[in-house]
Amino acid sequence: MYTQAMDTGPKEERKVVRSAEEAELERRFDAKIDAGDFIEAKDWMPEHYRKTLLRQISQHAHSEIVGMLPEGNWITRAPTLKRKAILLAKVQDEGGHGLYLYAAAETLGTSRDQMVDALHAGKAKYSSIFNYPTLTWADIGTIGWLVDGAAIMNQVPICRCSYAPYARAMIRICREESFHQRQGFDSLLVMMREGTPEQKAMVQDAVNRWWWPSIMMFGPPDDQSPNSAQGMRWGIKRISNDTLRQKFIDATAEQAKVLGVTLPDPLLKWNDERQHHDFGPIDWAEFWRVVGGDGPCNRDRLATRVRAWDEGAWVREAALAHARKQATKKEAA
Ligand code: FAQ
Repeated sequence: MYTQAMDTGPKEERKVVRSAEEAELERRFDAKIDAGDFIEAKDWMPEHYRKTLLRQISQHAHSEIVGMLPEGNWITRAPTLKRKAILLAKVQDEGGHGLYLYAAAETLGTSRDQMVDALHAGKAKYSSIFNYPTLTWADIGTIGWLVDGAAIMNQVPICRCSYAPYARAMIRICREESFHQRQGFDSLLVMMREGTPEQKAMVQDAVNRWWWPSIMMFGPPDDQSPNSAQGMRWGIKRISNDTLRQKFIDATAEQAKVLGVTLPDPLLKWNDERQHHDFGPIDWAEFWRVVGGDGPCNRDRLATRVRAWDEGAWVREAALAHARKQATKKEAA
């Protein structure tokens, strides 16, 4: 039940025999993609393009919503009113991102209820990163710095995704994620510069725990990424998993020096020849274990989402009843 295997419907089988009309539509679609034009919801698109987008956007939307949980865990325990207000706003932003993304996915013909059902049934994926626990306050700053930092690195290229409703949603999301990353860095910087030795140790411990899961967020290596080639061909993905991971590591290694923390990789080292940082081997067995449902918090995250959905049923019913009442009033007027 808790495996995150994505199966929102019967597996797509690409039609081998197509009508001349369909072949012409596909030719025009390919020409648009090649010219770097955007595809709108009303435009013709190959079924496989639609399903690929739906898979990625719904996974992205679920990540934003499940991603509210690890941080939500600290709202009542934030150390100051200022930090509490910032955290509340951030978690609320993530909820908003989920809603834009569900709306973008709905333009592809699958309802939000269907996507939410797939998540709750354990059939839809969300980012592996949100299956790790937030043990101390320093985890909150570290999520902002590393997790939002990785999310921005991955998401800025999606602002140029060939599917226009997704690209438009991403522009606003990226602006907000950028604020999230800075507030996380700022929160850690305050602890590292003005904190007690215990607080500094807490930051280092959080960074040690979140570093490797953060660099796994970019997905499997390019040569083991079954969706990359087609995603790149269609302009859904613009930059490969490994290239984004390397860009993130290069940027973050420098930021770690400013913070005064070390990153838990003894092989992390600037390589003058490559003009990039070298880094140690990633534990892909751990990544697949977490994606497969057996991470530290998978069961808890899903159970919490399902409970929140069930307990919120009366709110949805009340909102629908109110909307119906308003519509009847309008009709009568
Ligand atoms: N976790 O062939 P690829 C955030 C799956 S939002 C779980 O490389 P693709 C905001 C992948 O789905 C974070 N599963 O796949 C925030 C595929 O399985 P499928 C989420 C993963 O799609 C911050 C299989 O492995 N961001 O953080 C992961 O070409 C703080 C093979 O992989 C997005 O979703 C993973 N990490 O590339 C919120 C961005 N990686 O679907 C709160 C949009 C891979 O065939 C607090 N998504 N898989 O069953 C993407 O850019 C892409 O989907 C990738 C994966 C790059 C994630």
